[in-house]
Amino acid sequence: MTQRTLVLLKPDTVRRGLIGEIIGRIERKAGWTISALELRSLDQETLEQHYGEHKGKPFYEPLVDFMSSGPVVALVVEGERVIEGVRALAGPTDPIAAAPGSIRGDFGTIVRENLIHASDSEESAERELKIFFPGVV
Ligand code: IDP
Repeated sequence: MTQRTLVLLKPDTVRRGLIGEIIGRIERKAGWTISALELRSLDQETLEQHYGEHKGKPFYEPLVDFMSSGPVVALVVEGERVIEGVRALAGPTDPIAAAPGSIRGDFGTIVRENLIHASDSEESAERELKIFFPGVV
């Protein structure tokens, strides 16, 4: 089942020089390809669209501040079961609970600064790809 997913390497990844490390893990999965990639700064409107489901939660405002604190790398990744697959590479939201070997488990300690976003379903992927790469999908 070939799919497309949206991946964001969050500002902590860019600041810490981990872009190559994380993209390398994605590239090494057999048959997956990166079909779009961009370093960009996210404005409030884009973040509100992207994280709208979390509006009103206590972590929402600090999350938006963090996500606009520096550039992110946005990627479209295509391939076999890539939605589930990138989520598995990332590990669960809380990096301390994430297993070593996963991106969050290897590099993170803070829930908000958990290095990577990856779409969690086909519906989310479709919605998020339209926000970040309207010309591509
Ligand atoms: P996900 O990124 O693992 O799919 P979501 O629940 O969609 O997790 O949350 C979006 C992002 O919001 C998380 O990746 C994390 O950066 C942040 N976040 C989620 N829950 C908390 C929390 O309880 N405290 C602080 N930040 C949080």
